[in-house]
Amino acid sequence: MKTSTFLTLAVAGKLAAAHATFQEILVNGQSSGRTGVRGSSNANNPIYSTSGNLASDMMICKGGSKVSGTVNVKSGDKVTLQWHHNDPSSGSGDKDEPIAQSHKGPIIVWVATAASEGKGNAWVKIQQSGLNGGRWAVDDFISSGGKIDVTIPNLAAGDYLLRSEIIALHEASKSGAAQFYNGCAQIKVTSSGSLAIGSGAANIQNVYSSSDPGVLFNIYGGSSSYPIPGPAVNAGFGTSSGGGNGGNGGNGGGSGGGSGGTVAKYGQCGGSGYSGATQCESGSTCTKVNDYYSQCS
Ligand SMILES: [Cu+2]
Repeated sequence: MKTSTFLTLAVAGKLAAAHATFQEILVNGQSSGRTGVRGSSNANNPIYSTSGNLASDMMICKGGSKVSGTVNVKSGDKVTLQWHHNDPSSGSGDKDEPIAQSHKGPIIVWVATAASEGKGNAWVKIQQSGLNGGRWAVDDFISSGGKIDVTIPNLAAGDYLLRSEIIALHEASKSGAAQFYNGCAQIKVTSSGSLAIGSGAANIQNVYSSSDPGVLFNIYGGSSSYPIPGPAVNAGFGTSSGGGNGGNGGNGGGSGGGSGGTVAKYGQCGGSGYSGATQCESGSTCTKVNDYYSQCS
């Protein structure tokens, strides 16, 4: 009995040591240190892909609360989101830095207004990478030492949350066993762009389901392609009415463009409280997932 308890703890400890957290923001290669980095409320542990977890507040900035700083960026800037295995970085000799080799899967980057605090139809996916030529996004992430590079879109001026996300699929052939990691950077866009977040943006608390083909997925089956879950890149952007008034522009663009437009494959097309577009792009149909979420698939 004692031995089996000890072994269980040892195995759990080993698994827990193999994860990752978001820790540092760089703009065009210049580090801002931990300024603007929201911490995680469960250290480097994953969010396992049960339906309850995928609808939880952990999906918003890993449960971390607002911090006082923001990092200034302009559209076109290259922002690097630096992750590490341990918090703080455990440095050289750590074979699981920045994440264990086993943790293969996609990497996705989202943006929301800071005012939304990530709640509701707040998130536009701006970048994603899955499986390309046999190489996973996480393989590239490991080679780069835990860096996720993203180019700031032509956003209206204002405060935003930039959320990078890793889905580790090494156990994802079992339902509820994909590991979700995410972390938010608090950024202030100082340039005056034309993109605003419309009401057709995704709700990160219902955008994934534990049975999505990209969440319940066997990486050992020799697949040459992988369906990245969630909406299309840039789905949910509307047009700002002007650089100076990004907030109002967002509302206008969202309800006008949203309900009249079409939804990309894997985007939301219905559900309780949803007011965006309901017409799926050609080749996909709107399918009810649950009372709160229907998806073009
Ligand atoms: Cu892990």
